[in-house]
Amino acid sequence: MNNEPLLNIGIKAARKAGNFLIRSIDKLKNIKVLEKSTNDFVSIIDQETEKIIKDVVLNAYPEHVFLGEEFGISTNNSKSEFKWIVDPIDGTTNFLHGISHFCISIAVTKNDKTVASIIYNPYDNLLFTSYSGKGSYCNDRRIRVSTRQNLMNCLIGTGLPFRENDKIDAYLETTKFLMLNTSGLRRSGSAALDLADVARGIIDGAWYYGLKIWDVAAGFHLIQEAGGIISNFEGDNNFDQECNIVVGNPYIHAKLLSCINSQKIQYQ
Ligand code: 2AM
Ligand code: CA
Repeated sequence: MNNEPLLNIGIKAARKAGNFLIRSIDKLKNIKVLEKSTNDFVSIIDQETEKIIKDVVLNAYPEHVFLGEEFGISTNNSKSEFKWIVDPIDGTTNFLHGISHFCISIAVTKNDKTVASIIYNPYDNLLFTSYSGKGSYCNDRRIRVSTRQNLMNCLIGTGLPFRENDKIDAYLETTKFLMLNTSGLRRSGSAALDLADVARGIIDGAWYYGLKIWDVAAGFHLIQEAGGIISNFEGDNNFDQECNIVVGNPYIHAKLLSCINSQKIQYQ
């Protein structure tokens, strides 16, 4: 794995960005001003982090296309087949409140297919990587999705809806069913880390609606390379502006998808 140049550059960028985020936590603690200023400070950190990642990537690969949550797409007029899809902080609200559960999420695509991904939680020093055909790793140890088949023994991740409020009733129907038919639900505040946790088998599946491609691109690849399944609510892999996602080990993915599609209130 470590002799893959794309991964090496991604890891270098993620670690540099992670160090910056850890240093920023102390400054965040010292801000004793209005809430608005705290939020402004966080958005500046989001932007600075994206710049750090972009600098490392474009220094190594000036011709590559770069898509980040904060600044959007920068093509440098390039027709490169490579694109980097980056979320500089996934779990921003956790970060803002001093909860250590946040990460940097980086996917590298070639002709729109992900070939490498990096998710880095700098606080817990957890580095997740995957490379097409070579599997997924957490701190250099191979990871795989769980083998649980019985929903009743499973932990399922999700995020509470924060927009598209018209879908809340459908979301609550799924939630109710899973509260009654699993060993528990988890709401961690970072979609990317939930996907990494599905890839390493410590949770068995997850569903979310209304995410963006930078929240999910890296985690999808980690899950697929770890033997899991990813899809939208229709069961296919077409994702556009809004990503409604179902992921899990093969058994649990199928069960979650069937639960979503057989419920009375549909997400539309
Ligand atoms: P973010 O931290 O990059 O914003 C939390 O449920 C998940 O949803 C996180 O991955 C978070 O990504 C994403 N999300 C996007 N917009 C959000 C918002 N306005 N409030 C809370 N979470 C949001
Ligand atoms: Ca995000």
